[in-house]
Amino acid sequence: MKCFHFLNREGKQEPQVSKMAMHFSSSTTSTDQDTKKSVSDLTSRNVSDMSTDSIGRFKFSRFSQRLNDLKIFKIEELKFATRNFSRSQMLGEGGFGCVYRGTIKSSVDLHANLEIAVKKLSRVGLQGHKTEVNVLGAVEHPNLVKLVGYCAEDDERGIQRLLVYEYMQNGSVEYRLSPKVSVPLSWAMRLKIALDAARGLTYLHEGMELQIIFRDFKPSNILLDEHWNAKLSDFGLARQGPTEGLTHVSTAVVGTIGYAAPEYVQTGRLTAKSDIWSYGIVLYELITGRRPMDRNRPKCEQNLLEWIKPYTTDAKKFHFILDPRIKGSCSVKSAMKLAGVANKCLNKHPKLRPKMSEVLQMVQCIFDDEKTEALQTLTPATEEKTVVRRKKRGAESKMRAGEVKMLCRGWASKLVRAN
Ligand code: ACK
Repeated sequence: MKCFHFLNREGKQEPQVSKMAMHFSSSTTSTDQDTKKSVSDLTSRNVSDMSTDSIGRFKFSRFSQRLNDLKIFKIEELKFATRNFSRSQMLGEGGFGCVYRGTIKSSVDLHANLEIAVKKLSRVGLQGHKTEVNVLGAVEHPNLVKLVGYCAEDDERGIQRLLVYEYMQNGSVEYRLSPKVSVPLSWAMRLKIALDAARGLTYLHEGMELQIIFRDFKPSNILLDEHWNAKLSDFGLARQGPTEGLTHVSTAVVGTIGYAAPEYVQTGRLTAKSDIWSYGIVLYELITGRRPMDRNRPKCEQNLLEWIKPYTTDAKKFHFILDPRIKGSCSVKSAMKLAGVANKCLNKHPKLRPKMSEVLQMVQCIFDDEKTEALQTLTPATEEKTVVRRKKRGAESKMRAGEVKMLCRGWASKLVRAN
């Protein structure tokens, strides 16, 4: 999905910039400056806020401590880690540049290797480097991707700006929802992703004295680690939220078409409620497996929000919009509940959208209900019956029952781990 900001950030495999995007980049008179301002705003305010009051000073010491934890890499180290940015090491191309897989020596245990992902910022992505180092370097949460360090060096080929992250083994949610993967994300996994992402956003919006608006929440910016924990990544467009007494921040309109809140797109007034809208869109992507705008579908199905409208609140029709890849295994009741949360997030009036901690609570309830139902299938009575049946059916069916039990166990432990 195309981003529409002065950087002309491009998502992979996306169609041409729409007229709307062109309109925004040309109608914003000082987009470059605005965005630069937003980056320096965030940085300078961190410092000035923090030097004027005691809470601020506390924040500053905490923030600066974390920034100091970041490793500053030499370009040669990263060349070595990624085999000279070899194509074989390339994970893909994001909006701000190419991402490579690499290996470095762990700073904790010098005998151990640490897998990393190195984002080599393209010329258009340079501005995002500063924002990302300032934001991601200052925050710490299990549902935000960890920034290991960065490189800001100039060599014979010009300015080199790189970001080094923890390696996320299972790629992005965008990739996992795409038809490219043979094993689709189960409903349980989708709920877990919704929950993890809600935790990450709640932390950014409400977990610190300084509010951070993510501004580019979408499946390609949600990554999955080896345990399938979801973490938000790509903070190049993040911005500090309005300070006390202010209702919004005025910015150049940046983000990704299909995910940005309508009022933000129309006015440039940014609040945390813009992220809530994007979160609602992503919930519908998890439910339907479809993208917010898909020109390869029949005209009446291209716009996700338009297409789902007649089905979302009708229990008899809801199954029409469920991702066909999980239809049989997904609880329609649970999916409908999640759609209910999405509808709240997608309220046209930003003030009527819930705040992120409320969204988190609702998603947590749906997740817990699902967990309870899964565990109920393993009551002693059910197990007893299974044993009797197993004996009757012989060895082959015995194996199948075992598999079912293991699946239930896997489901339960995955869910428990998330709490
Ligand atoms: O969708 P993917 O598999 O996940 O392909 C894209 C690609 O790089 C361009 O953004 C992948 N990617 C980005 N950051 C990381 C990371 N920290 N660990 C692993 N893969 C990453 C992303």
